[in-house]
Amino acid sequence: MRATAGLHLDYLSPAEYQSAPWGDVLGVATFSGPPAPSPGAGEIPVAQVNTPLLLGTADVYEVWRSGAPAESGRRNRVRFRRSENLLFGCIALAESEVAPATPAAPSALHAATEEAYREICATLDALGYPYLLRVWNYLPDIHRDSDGIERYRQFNRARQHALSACGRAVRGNVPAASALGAASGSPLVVYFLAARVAPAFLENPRQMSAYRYPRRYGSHAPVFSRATLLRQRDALTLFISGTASIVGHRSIHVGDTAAQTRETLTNIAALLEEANRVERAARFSLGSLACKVYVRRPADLPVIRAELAAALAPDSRVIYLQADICRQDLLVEIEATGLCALRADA
Ligand code: 3EB
Repeated sequence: MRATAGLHLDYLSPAEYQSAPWGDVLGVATFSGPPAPSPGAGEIPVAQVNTPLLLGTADVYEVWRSGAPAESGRRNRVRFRRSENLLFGCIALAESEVAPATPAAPSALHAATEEAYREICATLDALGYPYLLRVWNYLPDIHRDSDGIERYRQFNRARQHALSACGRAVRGNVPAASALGAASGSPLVVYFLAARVAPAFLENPRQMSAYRYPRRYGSHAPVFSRATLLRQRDALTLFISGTASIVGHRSIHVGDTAAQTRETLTNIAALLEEANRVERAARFSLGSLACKVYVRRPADLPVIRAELAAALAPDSRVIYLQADICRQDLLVEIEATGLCALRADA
């Protein structure tokens, strides 16, 4: 058993997951279909994300554990599980299930996104976990246009509307996030972690805050912080948003997968430095992260893997998924989670 009571992330094979204790599991994400039946299965919220694992990489579950007793529930379409301090939740909405387009919600994706975010906020308000730490968003056909507007831009508009309507910030104190393309035909899937206490909200000195991006990237800016930092009694957790080869607000190294990967790692290193500056007790380093790598073109996997091998510790936890990244010129995106004990534990 673990000695600390803090939040933990594990990437487990299905067999490891089946034999692991589940009482303190808050939630799970899978990437290639529903999870195999396992003890406690009915209790655990599972976000079924449709971003396939890359060929040659073994099936994996992303497992979030609280280290504390947990309780499950459901509110409308949000499934959740919570400990005293933390809540994991997920919602999946097919665009065909939501009300048809209206002037206020001009596409089915807009309607689905607004509904998902309104349900998430209502759940957090009702249960008293007001602070979103981290949100993962997966939408099918992220680059397709409908009504002349790219779907990622429709998503951004709807996310911003819904958060405003729920009385939440749309810049500054906003959660860390990822937003990726899922396979065609998938529902919109959103999963999240929230807390009773506020995290620190971090920006990257090398990048413009995403919520201040100029309008050339869309009429409504993406609402996310570059990272959030949660302080619990005996550990710090750093949630690093999806990070790509963007400096300022521009995509750089267009067409060069290796250089994009190195720039992304430089951006992540800058965020780690920022976290260590803001929280003096923190000692985050590249070697201690769990990374989720989104690869646009499966054939780029060896190049990306080689860059990560050169930069990360040999035992780093890394998983590779195929996904479209929200700008067409980006070939790779990396999100990461860091854990740092605050004092030596027995
Ligand atoms: C970027 O830096 C790349 O829309 O929630 C990264 C993380 C990106 C989150 C989001 C988008 C989002 O702008 C894209």
